[in-house]
Amino acid sequence: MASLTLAEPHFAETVTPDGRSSPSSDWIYIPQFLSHQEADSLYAAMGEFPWLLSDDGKYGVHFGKSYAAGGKSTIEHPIPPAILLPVADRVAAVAHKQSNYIQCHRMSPDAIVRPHRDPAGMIVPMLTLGQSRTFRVGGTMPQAYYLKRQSQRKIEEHISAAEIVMNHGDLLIFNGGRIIHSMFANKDDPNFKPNGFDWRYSLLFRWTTDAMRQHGPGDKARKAGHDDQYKNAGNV
Ligand SMILES: O=C(O)CCC(=O)C(=O)O
Repeated sequence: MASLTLAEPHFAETVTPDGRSSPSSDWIYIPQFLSHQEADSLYAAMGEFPWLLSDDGKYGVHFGKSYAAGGKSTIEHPIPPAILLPVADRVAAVAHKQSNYIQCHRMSPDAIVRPHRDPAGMIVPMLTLGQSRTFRVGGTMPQAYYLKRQSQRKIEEHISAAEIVMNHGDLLIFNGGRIIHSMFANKDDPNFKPNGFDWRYSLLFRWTTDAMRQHGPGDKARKAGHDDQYKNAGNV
């Protein structure tokens, strides 16, 4: 890992390898969180993960305490592969939150992320490997979109506050509950670069509460105590 000293409080700065910082925001971008060699090894290991095609050219694999719309996801693997454990520890040290769920995605060229926010208060560290793609964060989407399913939302209707080109080994830590995020397909992304790789992988290091596990993300989980459970557990 590049030797970076993160200032407190977290979410105060975008940290760059030369130590310069930009104004406060709800995300921290850490380029080259993994060295090139570490990222190459992890990329190679992920080729062997038990991928399942989920939707629109997106493959997924879920390690640990997963969550999905109605509760836990249908297929999860209780123990993460050994190669992920030291990475999860290093991510926890900078995000100040442990993970009990590592959600992995493998994106084919057409795979997109439609605008959405993640569960309330959730800190989402996202590590990317392989192809470079632009991740769009913050800003706004039409008010009516909050009542629409994610699958019905258009990426271009998300007016993002920042566009972060996520390269091989980069980490982005964002406040998922506050930050809308989205991503275009390769052909619509001027910053897309294959970098000699077949895939763009992402690993999301999440903390799933018992309430989310039972009810999925959303109001039911919040009524069942999600906010307190999240605030009081897994802190580093
Ligand atoms: O894997 C990605 O690139 C983003 C996934 C995402 O936005 C999410 O799972 O909430």
